[in-house]
Amino acid sequence: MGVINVTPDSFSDGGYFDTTEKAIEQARRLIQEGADILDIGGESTRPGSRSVGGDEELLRVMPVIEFALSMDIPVSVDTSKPEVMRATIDAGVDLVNDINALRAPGALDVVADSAVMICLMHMQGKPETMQHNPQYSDVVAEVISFLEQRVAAAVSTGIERERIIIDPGFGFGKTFEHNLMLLRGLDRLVSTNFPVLAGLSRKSMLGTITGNAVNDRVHASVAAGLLAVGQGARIIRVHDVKATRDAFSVFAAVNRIAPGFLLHL
Ligand code: HH2
Repeated sequence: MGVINVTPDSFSDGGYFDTTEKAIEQARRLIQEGADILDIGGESTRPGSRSVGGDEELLRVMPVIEFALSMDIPVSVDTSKPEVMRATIDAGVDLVNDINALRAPGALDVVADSAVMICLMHMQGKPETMQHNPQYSDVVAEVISFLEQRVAAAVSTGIERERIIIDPGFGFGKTFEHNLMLLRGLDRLVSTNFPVLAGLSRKSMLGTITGNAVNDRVHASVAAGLLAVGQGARIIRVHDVKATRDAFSVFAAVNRIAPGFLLHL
């Protein structure tokens, strides 16, 4: 899954693709590099970020989504707002990627009333404050329990289980140690039998490990993505598609993994 942030302030690529033209150029590049899905977002969720209104978010993402749909690639919209979900579902997106796991009022109903896939992600707290002293007694168990509750809410609103993907939400209300424990324990999420999405690309835990700045974390991101796939993750959300794709091809050949192992929408 290749990331396109149509935002001025995203943590790794903020401002690079903040015009429709630049975002479309990036979409073309990621498709050429072998992305299976494009994830298009119009609001940064970096720690401390401020939210934008639904109208502004739609103005940012809609032209890029329309372009991506015209290229016949599966399209995901990275949003927590029901009005953005509704409009982009009407436009034809295949997946709603919600870091808030459909907790906004009305979000469950919008997705239930459609046929799209939904990614439910774990987050402790809210982006503005989530990195202020996050606490868990058993981070893996608590993340799974939260996701099970959100799956139950989704299913009881009429969203079929087959449409659900889960994500531990690396970096969303987690310390460095919590993130490491989640990556080590990712197989426990995989054993819930929902496809697991992992978003590790360029994240601060990789900066802590390597000492590298955000624009110098490609190699660390590829390593982390491979570790996640090795534990059974089926979608890897990345900024650097070619590097990830090449590494995964080697991994898949050695481990005799069929091309369909990664989830294709
Ligand atoms: N991470 C980010 C955004 N969306 N969605 C899922 N499902 N999983 C993630 O780990 C995830 C996500 C944060 O990364 P990025 O989009 O690069 O930055 P920003 O939120 O600043 O736009």
